[in-house]
Amino acid sequence: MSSSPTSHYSGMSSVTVWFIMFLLGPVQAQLGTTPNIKHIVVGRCYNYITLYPNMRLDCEDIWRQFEESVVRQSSFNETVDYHQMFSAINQTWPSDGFLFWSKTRRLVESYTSIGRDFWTLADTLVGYLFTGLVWCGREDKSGFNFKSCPTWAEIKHHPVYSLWRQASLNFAEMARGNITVLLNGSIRNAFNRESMFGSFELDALDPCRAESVNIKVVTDLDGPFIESCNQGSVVDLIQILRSRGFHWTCTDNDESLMILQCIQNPKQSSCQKCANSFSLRRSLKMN
Ligand code: AVW
Repeated sequence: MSSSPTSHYSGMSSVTVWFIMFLLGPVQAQLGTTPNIKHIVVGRCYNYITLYPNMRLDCEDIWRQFEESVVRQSSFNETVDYHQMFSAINQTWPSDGFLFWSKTRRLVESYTSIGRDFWTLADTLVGYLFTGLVWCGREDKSGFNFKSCPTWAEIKHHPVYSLWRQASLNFAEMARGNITVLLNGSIRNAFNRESMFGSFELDALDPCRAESVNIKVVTDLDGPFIESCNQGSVVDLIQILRSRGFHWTCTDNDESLMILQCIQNPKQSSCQKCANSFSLRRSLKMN
């Protein structure tokens, strides 16, 4: 029995509509301000105090400053100015171990979680409070918009982007000692002048405070192998560092980062090849 053109059409359209709803539904739900954002931020703030008991923080006040900044500037015509919230935070800074990254966030998260002595933006209070959260104000300035927020690409002055930009800038201004930069050698423009690292952090680094800037270019284990210390945009980064008087080093495929990737994904073919290598066996024994 053949279906009539009409029923065939309506069958197709309901599948299409279902598919579009499937695609849009979860996306729209995620685009609004993160539910319970206040409890999450204030809870994380108290947790941060347990990690760094020497920091004196008024978590409720930090939340108030944050909320006021977002709600006040909720028209998206201007950058949200978070400076009052930053002033309410007396961040303590380490003297070494600053780690910057671009397009390598997941790797950095596992790298720092295995106890490497690095300090990333996510270790500062602001990074810790807002990681993974989304927010925007309602246009009538009556509070947060929990229904939908624009994406970063849609508007110039996104409140989430503005916070990360300000936080990144502060972080880079405080960087000193040995500074590490982790770049993704499996993509073009591993060093991208449009990225947060390339457009704000790099310019804010001070050659007088930095002992050395140590670039690590890491590729996915099975490639593609697109950029390296002497190929592609990394060369431009080195040129900028040189011209600004930084001491620098550059390493391709740092061994511990390769091993870390193998531990996460031992089935990768390049991990099979080196599975018998001494260092991998040693590191697996340690875990
Ligand atoms: P990207 P970028 N939680 O991979 O060079 C959520 O293109 O642009 O690299 N978002 C975050 C977090 C976090 N914990 N940390 C940074 N972001 C934002 C900050 C970030 O601001 C670090 F210090 C950027 O817009 C890196 O050296 C985006 O996520 C540098 O900026 C990642 O974009 C990475 O920025």
